[in-house]
Amino acid sequence: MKDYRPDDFDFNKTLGEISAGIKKPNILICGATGAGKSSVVNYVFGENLAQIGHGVPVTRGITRYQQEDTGVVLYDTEGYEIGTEKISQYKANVEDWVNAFGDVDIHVAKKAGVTQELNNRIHEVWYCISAGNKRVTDMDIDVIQMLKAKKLPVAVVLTQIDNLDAEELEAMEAAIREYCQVVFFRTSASDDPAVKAALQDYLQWDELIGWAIDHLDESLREGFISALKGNLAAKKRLVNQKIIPLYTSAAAGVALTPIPFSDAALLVPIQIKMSLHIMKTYGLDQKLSNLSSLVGSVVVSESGRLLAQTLSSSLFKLIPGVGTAIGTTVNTVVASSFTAAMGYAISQICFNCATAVFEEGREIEWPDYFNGENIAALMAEWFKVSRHG
Ligand SMILES: Nc1nc2c(ncn2[C@@H]2O[C@H](COP(=O)(O)OP(=O)(O)O)[C@@H](O)[C@H]2O)c(=O)[nH]1
Ligand SMILES: [Mg+2]
Repeated sequence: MKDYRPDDFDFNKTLGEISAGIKKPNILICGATGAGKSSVVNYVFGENLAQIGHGVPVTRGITRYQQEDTGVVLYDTEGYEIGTEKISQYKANVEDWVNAFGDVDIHVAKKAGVTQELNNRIHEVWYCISAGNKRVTDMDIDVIQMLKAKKLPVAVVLTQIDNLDAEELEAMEAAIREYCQVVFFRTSASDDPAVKAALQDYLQWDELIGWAIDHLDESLREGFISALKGNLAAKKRLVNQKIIPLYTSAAAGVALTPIPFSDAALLVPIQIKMSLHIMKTYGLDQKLSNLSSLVGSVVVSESGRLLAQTLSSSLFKLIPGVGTAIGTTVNTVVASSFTAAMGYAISQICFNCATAVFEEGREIEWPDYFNGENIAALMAEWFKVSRHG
């Protein structure tokens, strides 16, 4: 077997290719000044995306937040102060801006076979109304109706619910139902553990994110999910159901070529790219300063070693379909199964790392997670499960 050297692989170029392949939804964030727009954005996407100084003013009162390696583009409206004359400007501003973006109805466009235009529009609106204000203003109602008339998916994010009691909350919800007639989600960006515990039956962050994903075209969901902070279950689903299969197909394609399959050099670059893609989806690419050397040393060496071992050992017999296939079919079955198993292993390891780092706030030693032993054990587990289940 020919050795594969990590030096042959351009990690930065590959990460750039992965980012370039991800389509980004445009999300419009509306609401009065102080409604909690920035806090919602930080809570859902992390503090990094919309840091002061990262935004570009695109028109009066609207700032775009966009980063090369983040899968969403946010348009944050400056809002208005309740009771000031800026209120009348706000609706006109937002309306002009949305019009300029183009109002291609997603369903009409799809029927007409138009796909490229889908990128060039606002995809959904998160309209923030502060529960702390204890009222829904005429302006909120007006702007929401205007956006709905443009067939944009609009959700009200009812913010700062820690600022009122259950009865007041009930009254706010009734007002939104009656006057706005859009779906709404209760939130609080407070990170006080006592507040969080007290509100746990009320908070609907997960529901908001579920709504946001459901209302995006399939082609835009990866960008959105990869941009989320936390939400590891959604990330895992995306990785296992959408991302890994891209690479197993690529691996099967490579194995069809009449080059001896035992040349792992053909398969390894696909697996490294897949691993980087998985790490990126879990948000680990920003955490790993020495990402390339880690992937280089572990995935490259393990992939080569395990593939050799697989081809000559008991693991090989576990690959579904191998016993019945012949010739190049063996190659494609082995190549795609092996890649799927590797993807599963990396996904599980990333999930565990992300849980430790993002949800438990722990400092971890990466090699405790990304090591040959873990990868081999998880791959063997995948082979067994897919053979029997
Ligand atoms: N108690 C409480 N305060 C919040 C919450 N969300 C935001 N705030 C505070 O409300 C103020 C306005 O929030 P900000 O996100 O800047 O609003 P924006 O002007 O709409 O972007 C800030 O002082 C926040 O700290 C929340 O959920 N609970
Ligand atoms: Mg703000």
